Amino acid sequence: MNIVVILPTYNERENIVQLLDQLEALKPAIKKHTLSFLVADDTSPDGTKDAVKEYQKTHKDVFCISGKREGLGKALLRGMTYAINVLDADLIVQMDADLSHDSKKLPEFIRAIDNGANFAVGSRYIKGGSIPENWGLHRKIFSIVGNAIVRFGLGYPSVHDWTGGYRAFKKHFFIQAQDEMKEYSGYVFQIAFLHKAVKQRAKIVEIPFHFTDRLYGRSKIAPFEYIKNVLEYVIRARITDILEGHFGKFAVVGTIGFLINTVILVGLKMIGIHPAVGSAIGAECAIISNFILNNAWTFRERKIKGKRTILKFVQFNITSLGALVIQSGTVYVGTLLFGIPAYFYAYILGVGLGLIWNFTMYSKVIWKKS
Ligand SMILES: Nc1nc2c(ncn2[C@@H]2O[C@H](COP(=O)(O)OP(=O)(O)OP(=O)(O)O)[C@@H](O)[C@H]2O)c(=O)[nH]1
Ligand SMILES: [Mg+2]
Repeated sequence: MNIVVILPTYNERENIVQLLDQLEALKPAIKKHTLSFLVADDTSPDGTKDAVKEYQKTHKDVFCISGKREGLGKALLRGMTYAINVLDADLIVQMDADLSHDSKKLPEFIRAIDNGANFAVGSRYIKGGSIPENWGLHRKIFSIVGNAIVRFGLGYPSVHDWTGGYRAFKKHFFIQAQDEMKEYSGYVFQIAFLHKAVKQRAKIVEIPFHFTDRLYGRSKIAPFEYIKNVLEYVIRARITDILEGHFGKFAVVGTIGFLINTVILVGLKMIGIHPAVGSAIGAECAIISNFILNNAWTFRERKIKGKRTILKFVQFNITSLGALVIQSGTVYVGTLLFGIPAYFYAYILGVGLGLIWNFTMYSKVIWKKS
């Protein structure tokens, strides 16, 4: 495998040469593969690039690109693109250049890939990993809570470290994600990239490591902006998941059904038909629309075809009747217990229970997985 280690740098002059030395020393342990290093600098004012240029004179396996400062995400994007398109990388390794990421762990990442994983994630929050003991309480809480919000907020608790930047992954993860990754210019890039990989069912192995506090230079993370971006990412991702999942489509279809029902009821009333009759006709039209749209869209991968359609349509009508009974029953019981003025609360509760009933019946009975 052709392995390229990407090292993003902004003012890491005191760290980068030491890190490159450490990485060069690992080569004998990774003999099976070709290893090279790519510094993705953002024209650091401290002259990081000059130090790397000097180093390159004696090390042909060190490369350096530089651009204007647009954030860590943009630097990683540029680095990964270069690693694949110019350096022909099969495997990309990404690590911080401030000596916080233990370079001695790198062979473990590569072994994990050799053994069948396609994405190795350095983890501070599993056995064998840690954050620095000397960090103040605030910093520890920031790190642990921030990571937990992402881990549980995105709904993938089996991966423990989402916010770190010590990883190794096969190139196809980047090739598939690169267009979408352009919108994440800052630190949230790390989260978004891992999230895309997890959704693509990456074979992930976590490698524990002890995170060391930087000795030289300063942290570039802006905590408040970071928190805002992370929360925004998690919330947006969850909303998208819901809209793209069955429940979101079910809700859209249900809303269309409700509109059809209302338009027909009002229209028939205008030409003199009794509202009770109009309501029944409207309801059946909504049921037909719901059935067709749920079959063609919400549950399209479980589409009902042929003769079974009639049987399923009958089932669908019975289910809808069930929802009506639940809704009216809730209103009846609610007013019995709390009096007529409470009817509207009971109605809202009834609609909610009816929705749960419908969705459960649709996904578990009518369009159940074969
Ligand atoms: N090219 C480039 N690299 C960056 C940028 N921001 C951060 N980096 C690099 O990304 C790595 C991580 O940045 P740090 O500032 O150490 O952030 P951190 O590790 O989350 O925070 P600390 O724990 O405080 O060090 C380091 O190697 C930085 O030099 C940037 O805007 N451009
Ligand atoms: Mg750091």
